[in-house]
Amino acid sequence: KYLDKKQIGITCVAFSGGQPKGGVDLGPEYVLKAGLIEQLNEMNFKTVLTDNKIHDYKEFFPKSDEPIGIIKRPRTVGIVNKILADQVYQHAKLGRLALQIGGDHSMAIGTISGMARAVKERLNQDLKVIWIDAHADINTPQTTETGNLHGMPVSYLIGLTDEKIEGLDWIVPCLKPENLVYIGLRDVDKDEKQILKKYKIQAFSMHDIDRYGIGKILDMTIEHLSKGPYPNSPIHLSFDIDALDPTVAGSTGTPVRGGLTFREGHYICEALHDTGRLVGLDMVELNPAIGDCHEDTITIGCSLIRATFGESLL
Ligand code: EXY
Ligand code: MN
Ligand code: MN
Ligand code: MN
Repeated sequence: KYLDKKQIGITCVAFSGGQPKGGVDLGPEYVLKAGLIEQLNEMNFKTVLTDNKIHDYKEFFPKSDEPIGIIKRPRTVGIVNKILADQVYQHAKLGRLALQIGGDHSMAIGTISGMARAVKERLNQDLKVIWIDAHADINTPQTTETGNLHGMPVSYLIGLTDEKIEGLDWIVPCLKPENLVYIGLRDVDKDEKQILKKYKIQAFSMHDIDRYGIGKILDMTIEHLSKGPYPNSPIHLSFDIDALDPTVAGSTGTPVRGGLTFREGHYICEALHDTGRLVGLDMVELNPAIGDCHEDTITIGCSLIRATFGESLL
């Protein structure tokens, strides 16, 4: 069988180089301190922590990393993701579920590259991705206004740019536009909107959630990801905590008003677990240095992770 659903390979990505604010690198430490591993063990999972430590990848950082055009820290973000891709791949090829705790969202370049490689190798299928976020993270080096790579991982995963930027030139596109669904969007740049249209990417904004309710949104999401030759192909969930409303989870670097409720966030995780197709989860952009109740944000991060791995309410 493909998956050993009782083992979770956990990779702790204490990395903040995809954006300018300090503190997002503390996410993994706080999540572990909150007892996540014990909680998963309590749910009868065997957990394997990559190298038995929290990775900051600093030994791999280049000595200097000047911007290339507007793009900030391309070589650092590039090398961290290259290593991270291998770490995720190693877990996934053994059939483990893969959990990555961040860290800024640029790390999804590595997590999804690694997972997609393993799924291709083991099943010869394409990985499908659900991206939960206030933002679309699909800027290209040409469209970005900030130069922050956490606003660009999806464009690299799909392969929207031909421009080879030093450090990022190893990335092999591994995600087809039709295999991606967004939920929670409400702060999308003008050029990003055009990209979503051009590639006909299924994107559910907060407006859509208001209109249909989160239950129907998840039905439509799963339906979309069940088209094509492999209706049961593996799904990776990339969960940016800023998808939640800042009144629910405010300790994050780019909060945007009007987000998901506590229950809407959890429902997404529960519904995805119920499909039996989940293979990987990123929990990213938790920044305990921001806001005055970071404990809530960390606690919610832990409970979203447990919900994704099947914690039941009854
Ligand atoms: N679209 C903006 C940019 O490209 O900089 C904001 C991106 C925020 C990204 C956060 C992680 O989701
Ligand atoms: Mn994001
Ligand atoms: Mn975001
Ligand atoms: Mn903008």
